[in-house]
Amino acid sequence: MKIAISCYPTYGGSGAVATELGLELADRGHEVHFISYAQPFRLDRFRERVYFHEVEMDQYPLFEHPPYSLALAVSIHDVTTRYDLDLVHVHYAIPHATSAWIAREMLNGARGPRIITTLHGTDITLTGQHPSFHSITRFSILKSDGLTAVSGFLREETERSFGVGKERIRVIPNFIDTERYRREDKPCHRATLAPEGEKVVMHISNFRPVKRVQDVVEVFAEMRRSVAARLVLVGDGPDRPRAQSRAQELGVEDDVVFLGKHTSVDELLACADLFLLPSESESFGLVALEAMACGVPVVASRVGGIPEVVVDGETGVLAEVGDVSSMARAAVSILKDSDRWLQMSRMGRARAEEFFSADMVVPIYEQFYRDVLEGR
Ligand code: GMT
Repeated sequence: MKIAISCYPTYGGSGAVATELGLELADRGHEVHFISYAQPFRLDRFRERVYFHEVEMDQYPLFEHPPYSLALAVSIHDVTTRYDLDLVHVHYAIPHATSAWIAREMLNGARGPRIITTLHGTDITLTGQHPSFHSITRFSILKSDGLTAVSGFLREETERSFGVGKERIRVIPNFIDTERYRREDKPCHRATLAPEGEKVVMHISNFRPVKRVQDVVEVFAEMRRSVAARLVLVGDGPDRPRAQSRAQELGVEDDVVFLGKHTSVDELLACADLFLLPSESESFGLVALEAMACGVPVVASRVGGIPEVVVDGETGVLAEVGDVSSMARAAVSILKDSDRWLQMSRMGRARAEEFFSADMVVPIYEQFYRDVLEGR
């Protein structure tokens, strides 16, 4: 098949999954065209059958807010006509689903590619619900020929908030490369991150308010009273200064390391002992899956799609959003009981391999593509 994939190219789960999917599809013999405003961050080397089309944007003084959605529509239209695409698969509804629809309308009735939209998270739970986006998001979702959501939770939310029937949405979970995300065979940075042999507690995110990074620091401060540990924070975003000042207020700043953005999180996760994800909302929590694949038990909030990924009591522990004390207690009890830690570590890895590996999930996408092309 000839498939275009449009996604956000920057750090973030939807762009990561979209890029990995494209690369896996190319390895399986499909021709894949990435279309975005910058090269997706995981598209870092030459691959056969993979093309990247950068969306051209003219900077004009009148454009205080350059109309990216239109430029993207033009790129999708150009690539469609030049390469005779079968499918356009867009990740994150806003604005990609709308741009894909415009591109197909521009074909003026000529047979166009089928459009598949994968819903990822805040396109449904937050930004898509804002009055300025709701109606166009609903319209574009309904105009897609195929819809997927990354969790059962997100499918329910799409029905509840947009009135799109659940039967129209296929749940296809996110996946990871289980060869890349694994504990063994990695140069471990443990000696640098925790020079005194402390436990390594990790959090990776874009530091947006929805991630509740202050909770990460608070859980760490509470647990550090019982376990010698260091907190390694990976990523960057608007709440980083708040996290830094919270660490100072709680007197733990010397044990909190801010690493900033990092492309090889697999290398870092491979030497973590515990992963914290106390988010306010999370449709899936790709990073929790990455941690599990690296054998790292996860302490997270029981919210959104996280329980579909992290099995409470088996691959980690879940607590209510904001329940810092329960999260800290759970973290301490896992880290202090080496048998329990090992059991959770193995179960997390086994769950990642059994349900969320590329070999499990990519064929589901391929079958879904065939179903959509055959109008099933
Ligand atoms: O939804 C967002 O704000 C961003 C998006 C992203 O690009 O990372 O995150 C969502 O998609 C990820 C990949 O499917 C999921 O793992 C995240 O849970 C989800 N984020 C939220 O629901 C907050």
